[in-house]
Amino acid sequence: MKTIDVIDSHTGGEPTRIIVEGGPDLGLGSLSDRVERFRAGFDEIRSAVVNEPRGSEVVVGGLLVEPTKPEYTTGIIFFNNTGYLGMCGHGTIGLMVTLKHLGRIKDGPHVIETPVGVVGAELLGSRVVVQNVASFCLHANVEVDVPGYGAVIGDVAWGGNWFFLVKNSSEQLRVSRVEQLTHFTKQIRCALEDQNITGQGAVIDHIELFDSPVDPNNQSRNFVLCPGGAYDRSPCGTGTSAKLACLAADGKLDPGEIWRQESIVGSVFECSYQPMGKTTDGIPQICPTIIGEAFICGESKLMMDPADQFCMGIRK
Ligand code: PYC
Repeated sequence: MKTIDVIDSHTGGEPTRIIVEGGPDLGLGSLSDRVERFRAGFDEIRSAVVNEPRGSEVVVGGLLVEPTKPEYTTGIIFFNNTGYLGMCGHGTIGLMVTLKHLGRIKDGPHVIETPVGVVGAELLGSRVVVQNVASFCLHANVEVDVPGYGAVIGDVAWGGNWFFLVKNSSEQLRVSRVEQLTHFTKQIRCALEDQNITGQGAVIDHIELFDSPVDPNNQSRNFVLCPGGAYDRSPCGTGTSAKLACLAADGKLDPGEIWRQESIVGSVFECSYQPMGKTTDGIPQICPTIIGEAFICGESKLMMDPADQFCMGIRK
């Protein structure tokens, strides 16, 4: 019977499941090529690991792969119940704590390779300082007509995934309102697609809302709709990177100034940025720093019995 060993952690309440044994061999080459090999040849492994009945739409999985340079600590491909992610901030924090739990790394600075670039990750016990990929605000103040809600205005930004960051919402961000918030953000995502508003041609698959923080020590609270339909329990590392890029573009946050981003469940990432030149199209970029904490919460051997109709997960 096929088995896959995984380690589960959570970062501010958001789960990460890293495959440590039994994953597919994707060969060598760029990580973006290897994502395509994963999608084309082994997509059932993805669904077996993160979809129901073993996982859920909340779980982000990660496959460890050999990096393209020996000086990098590891390569990682993140995925969820619908497909593959460019980068994942909470997942990188979970990955570092997982590698430490396995005895494969020690505290200190590391370099992690993802399909969308190389990120820095310094491990400090259960805390991790992530220096994310260069992030930028592509379009500011974009208006999208959302059926049932009217004109929604927001920024389109890159933080390792594509985000629409809503600027004119007065929705209260409380866990008790998750159903309404999920409906609203799903409608925004559909409207963006219908109105052909993209991130450099790519689907904008993460939608972010903001509100005042509950804890006055923080600067903001967010709600992030993820591609698979779940909301991020953490403040979302790539989403907060996109937020920092928009704050920088609007002149609302100085380089090095601390931004404490609170999630809808109250977990916090401490963040800041440094300017980082421009994109090839001349858009100012930033290098975001995201600090968060992860905890190991399980070690399992997943078993795929061929007699089980759902041994490769419930695929939609
Ligand atoms: O932390 O970047 C993140 C993330 C993306 C999707 C879920 N979490």
